[in-house]
Amino acid sequence: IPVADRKLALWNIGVAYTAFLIGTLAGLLQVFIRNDKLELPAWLDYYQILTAHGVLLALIFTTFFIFAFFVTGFSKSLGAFGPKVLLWNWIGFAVMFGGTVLATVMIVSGKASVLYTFYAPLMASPWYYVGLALFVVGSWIMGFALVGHYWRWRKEHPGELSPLFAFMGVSTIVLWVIACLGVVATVLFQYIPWAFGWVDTINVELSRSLFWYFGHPLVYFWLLPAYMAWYVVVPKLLGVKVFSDSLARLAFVLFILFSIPVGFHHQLTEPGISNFWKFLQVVLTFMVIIPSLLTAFSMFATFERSGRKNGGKGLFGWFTKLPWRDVRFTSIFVAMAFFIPGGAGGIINASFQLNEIVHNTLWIVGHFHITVGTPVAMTFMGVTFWMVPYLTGRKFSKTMARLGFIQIGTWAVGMLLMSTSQHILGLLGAPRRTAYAGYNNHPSALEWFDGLLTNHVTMAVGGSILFLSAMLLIYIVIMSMFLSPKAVEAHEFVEFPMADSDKEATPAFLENWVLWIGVAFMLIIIAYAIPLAQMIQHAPPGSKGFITW
Ligand code: HAS
Repeated sequence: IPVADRKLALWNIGVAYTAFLIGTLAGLLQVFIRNDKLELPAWLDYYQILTAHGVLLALIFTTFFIFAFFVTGFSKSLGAFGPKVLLWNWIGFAVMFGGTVLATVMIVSGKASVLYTFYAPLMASPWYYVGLALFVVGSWIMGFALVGHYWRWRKEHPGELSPLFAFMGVSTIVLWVIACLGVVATVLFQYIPWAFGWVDTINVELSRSLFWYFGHPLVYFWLLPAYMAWYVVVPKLLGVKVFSDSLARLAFVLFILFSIPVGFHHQLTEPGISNFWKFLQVVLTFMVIIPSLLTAFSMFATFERSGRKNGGKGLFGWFTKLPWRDVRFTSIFVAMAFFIPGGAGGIINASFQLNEIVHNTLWIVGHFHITVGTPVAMTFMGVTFWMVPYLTGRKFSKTMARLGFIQIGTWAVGMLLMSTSQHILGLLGAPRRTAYAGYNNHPSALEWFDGLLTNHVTMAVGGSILFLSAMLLIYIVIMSMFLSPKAVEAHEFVEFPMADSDKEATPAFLENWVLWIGVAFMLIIIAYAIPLAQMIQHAPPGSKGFITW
């Protein structure tokens, strides 16, 4: 892809990994605070660090990385960006970056210790919300610029289905834009007026609901780019085609439809929403599991095809024929393996009654470390190994590959230790979002930590291994960006592994955006219109729809 497009992608990667560096450092501090091994100076507190950890890793690292991947993949699959597309991408990047700096400064200076969910009535500096709004607007500008590039391609290729990568990228951007409507509404119309003091009160239930209208599809905004690598990159590494082009497109369409009208499954214990609406959204949540099951099926089929092609015999012989020595593949495979318990945990969370047991406990923290923290993050690591050298034209040496193996190995071990103990502690009853390391030395709380896996030492070991792994990754990124020798011979250049996808049997209606966006809005209206109207209507008299705290 052209130098100008590479530069744009590399800047996005640079910001992503800077956020990753600060975010993982905050993670390390947290483990030690929770173990009572670290006392913080007066200007720093646990919630400040927890907010930095959540925002920088879950929002900033992911989003900038995702755009780097999209820029690279759109340019590769649809052709070089025109000057307008490039300009708007840079404008979007600058706005997003400005918002990131503003929000980060507020967090670091202790004026926004509200965690990444920023639940009211916790109040941050108004500039924190302004920073978040700029971040979202910037991401929209970049998203629309990419969609513009896709649109030009479609005009030039009438009647043709777009390349699979671009289709999936556009689906993810569509999902992101619709999802952000909720967070934009609550930030602009509730938090900013409230934090600047223009109004005295805030309707808490409404703000939480608008947040989770956004918050759940947010997790699929992280997941879908990882799925793009699974569907498009993995088959190429395995030497086969995409298993089924139409299945892949259908899975992404199902995410557009079902990932948004499900936010109430984060609010099942809240009294302000009636059971009927919660139940409806729980049912829709079970619908959004289907595209992940399709993906699992598709991955196993891809592995089997490749393994058999390479001589694998019998029921499972193909398994041994997969390219285990290729760090680009192995990293993604381990990522997928983590998503089996990760997804199962999600199904437990979504089950109305079981949610009573796990909600607001450390179980949830365990859940998101084996969803976004490993399947997504480790897929991004696997992509980093080839994408950065591809963009810089530098070599990815055998030594780097070995370091890559150590990096993903340590990440996997660290996450396994840490998330297992979090799941167990959660089932025992340990609450989340609390700074109390030993829960005030409550006798039953002290018993929780007796177990081998829930032991303070095990958790600290897990957290420290993770931090070392993160530093190793930063080293690999810096080498691939600036220091590794430039590739000269043809075989030294790292490629973008993009598999062929047979579009012949794919029905054209799968790319009918008006249809899918229309159905998505219908489902959103069915799931949300009445309960949100009730929240506004049932606010206490005299508060003009805002609840006083
Ligand atoms: Fe979740 C809470 C339900 C998926 C992230 N989730 C969270 C939070 C985060 C998060 C960050 O219903 C905390 C929010 C907060 O701060 O409060 N989640 C689900 C469900 C799914 C799910 C039903 N979550 C994710 C993903 C995330 C993520 C993905 C990030 C990327 N989650 C919930 C619920 C809550 C929740 C409740 C609220 C809980 C509460 O009370 O607060 C589903 O999408 C999961 C479907 C996935 C599968 C797995 C398919 C498996 C595949 C791998 C195949 C493997 C292969 C390799 C091929 C069914 C695709 C083979 C290897 C071998 C070794 C054999």
